[in-house]
Amino acid sequence: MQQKSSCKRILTHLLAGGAALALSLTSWAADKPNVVIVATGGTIAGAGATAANSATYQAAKVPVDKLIAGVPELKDVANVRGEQVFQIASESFTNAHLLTLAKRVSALAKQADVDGIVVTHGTDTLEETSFFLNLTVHTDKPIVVVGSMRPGSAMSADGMLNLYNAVNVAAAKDAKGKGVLVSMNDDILSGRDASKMVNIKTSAFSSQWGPLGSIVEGKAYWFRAPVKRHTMNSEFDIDKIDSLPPVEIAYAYGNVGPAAHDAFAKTGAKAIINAGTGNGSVGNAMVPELQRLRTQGVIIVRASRVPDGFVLRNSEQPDDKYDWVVAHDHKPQKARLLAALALTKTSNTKELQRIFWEY
Ligand code: DAS
Repeated sequence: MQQKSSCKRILTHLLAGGAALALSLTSWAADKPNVVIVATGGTIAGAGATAANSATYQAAKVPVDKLIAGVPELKDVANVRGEQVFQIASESFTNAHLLTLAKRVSALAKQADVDGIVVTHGTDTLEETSFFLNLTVHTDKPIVVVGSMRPGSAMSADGMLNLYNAVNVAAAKDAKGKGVLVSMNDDILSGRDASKMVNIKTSAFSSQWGPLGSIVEGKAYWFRAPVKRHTMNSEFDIDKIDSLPPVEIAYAYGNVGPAAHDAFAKTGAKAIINAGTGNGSVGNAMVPELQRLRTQGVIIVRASRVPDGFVLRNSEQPDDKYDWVVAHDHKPQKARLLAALALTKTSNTKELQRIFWEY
C-alpha cells in the first residue's frame, strides 16, 4: 500500500513537472520573436528613497530579471530573456566597457535564436554607446538602446514604458536594417545622432535631424531611414577590434589656452577633438598651438561646442592648409569615438575626413 501511494505521488509530480515544462515551452511560443535584454545599469535600474525622488536616487541597483518582471506585458510581445553585462551608472563607462558590450551584442546578433536585442543603459553616455554599436556591430537585426530619466521607484517613472517600447521595436521586422536605434519617450531615434539634450526631463533625447519614427501602444510608425553608413555597411568590425587609440576632447571658450591640448598630447593622445565655438572656430591664440600639435603628429579634428548644425570644411579655418579634419555634424563626444575607430585603420587625414563624411 505504502509503495503504491509513493508511486502515485511521484507520477503526479512528474505529470505536474511535465505540464510546467510544456507550458514553459509553449510560453516560448515559436510565433513570437526572441529578444535578449542586455543590461548595463543606469537610472532604468535605479531606485530612490521615496516616490517623490525622481532625480535623487541610486542608479544601477535593480537586476535585469527584476526589470523584466516589472513589465509583465513583455511576454505578450516576445520571448524575452535578460543578461546582466554590467551594473554601473553610464558616466563611468570606459572604452573597455564599450568594447566588452559591443562584442557581446555582436555575438548575440550572430545567434539564430536571437531576433532582436535591447540594451538597457544609463542616459548620460547612452548616445556614445548607441553610436559605437552603430559603427561596429555587423548585423541587420534590430538593436535598441534604452534608458530612463526617472528611477522605477518614482511617480510617473518612464522606465517601464521605455522598456516596453524598446522590446516592441526590437521585435519589429520593419526595424531591421535601420542601424542601431534609441527608443526613449515614445521616439525612435537613430543611434548615430540621438543625443541627451535636456538633463532633467523625460523628453531628454532628440536628434537635430529628427526621429526616425514613433512608437505608440507597442506599434512602431516609421517616417525616415538613416543615410549614413552603419552596421552591415560599416568598415569597422567589433570582432576585429580589441583596443581603441586614445582620443581626447578639449573644450573651447573665450581666453582658452593650450594647457589642456598639451596635457593630452603629453599623455599620448593620437587625436584631439577641438570643441570649438560657433562653426568650430579656433581663436587666434590657439591656431599656432594646434598647428604645432599637428606637426608633432597629433590629428586635429575641428568640432563645435554648439549642439546643432555641422562644421564646414575650410570655412572658419583653412583645414586643407593646416591638414586638419572637420567633425561634420558629430558632437565632440561622438567625434571622439569615430576618430578612435578611424585611427584603428589609418592616420591619413584625407581618409579620416572621408570617414567623417560617410558615418
Ligand atoms: N547617472 C546616469 C547614468 O547612469 C543615470 C541615468 O540617467 O541613467 O547615465
